[in-house]
Amino acid sequence: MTRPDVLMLAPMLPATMDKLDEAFTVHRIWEASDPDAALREVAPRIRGIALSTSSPRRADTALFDLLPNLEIISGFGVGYDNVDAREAGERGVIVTNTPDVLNDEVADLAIGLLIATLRQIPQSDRYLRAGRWLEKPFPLSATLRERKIGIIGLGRIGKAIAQRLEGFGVHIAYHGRTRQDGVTYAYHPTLIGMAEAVDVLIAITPGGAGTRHLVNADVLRALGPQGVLINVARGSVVDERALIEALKSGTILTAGLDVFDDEPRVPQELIDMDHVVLLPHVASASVHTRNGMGQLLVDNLTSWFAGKGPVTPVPETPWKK
Ligand code: A2R
Repeated sequence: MTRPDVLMLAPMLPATMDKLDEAFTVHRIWEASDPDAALREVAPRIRGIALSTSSPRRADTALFDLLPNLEIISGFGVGYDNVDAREAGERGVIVTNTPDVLNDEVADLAIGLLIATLRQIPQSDRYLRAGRWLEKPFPLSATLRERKIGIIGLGRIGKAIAQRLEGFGVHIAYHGRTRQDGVTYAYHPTLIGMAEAVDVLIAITPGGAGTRHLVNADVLRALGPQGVLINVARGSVVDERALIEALKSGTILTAGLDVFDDEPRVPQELIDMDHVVLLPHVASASVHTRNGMGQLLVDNLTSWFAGKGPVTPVPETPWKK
């Protein structure tokens, strides 16, 4: 039996690439001296894409037009704003992602980032290493005590964050487009309303056009001078310019950011601020969880080409037998 031809536009974990090699004929396009020419050469044979989050190009109309026999795009990560899933659906191409296997890891990191930001853990580490403890104690920090936390996007990961926060004895609220059944946290139909009611916002929605600049200058103003923004969603969810201004002017207290608008480039103004905590998009980035995500990516392709349908299709491309 011939092995399906699968396109890769950027590298993945070695363990994931080994598994792909076992089952498919994999075309590692970035290794070619002329990737565009190499892509054109293999294009008619390509039936699947294993799409890395570090792919230099989006999976959109321009790419679909090149690949007449494309059946499935198996994406790495739960977010798939690097795929035009609606367009894929219209062309009968299945899109899959890797939900659930990263919920706990991302939720752990979100809590770690929240506490690191409030209690200034990276700053106090830098303080000790610079020998400044020998001169005087580190200044007192802000606190998580008595805080009200608003989760923007109480989905799979948002719920895992809320579950952890319950253990901290803080008040929990959420905002989304719909109120959820069976959830006891306070629901806010508007983000502005929630920002006024809480003093920490944790963003964990998908990226893309629907959530672009959801957290804007008005929301930050409503959050207020003791306010903290934690972003583990996508850089595009926050108006980064408005955030920088709010941090500079004291409109909010501080921010903990794992994601940025133009990754891996981070605005120098943020880098120059000592009171914020900045991480290089590491929320799901443990060996354990990244391998789990890679396995699910492979499972989606394997299941599809065995005629059993995708394992985790995205809502825009539901699987109908
Ligand atoms: O709006 P709802 O009720 O459908 O709630 C979803 C919420 N959400 C939004 N909230 C406010 N405004 C919007 N325009 C909006 N669009 C979506 O985000 C839902 O509660 C949540 C997403 O949950 P899940 O689909 O279960 O995603 P999961 O696995 O929690 O991952 C969230 C995101 C990924 O897409 C990556 O961007 C990031 O976390 O790693």
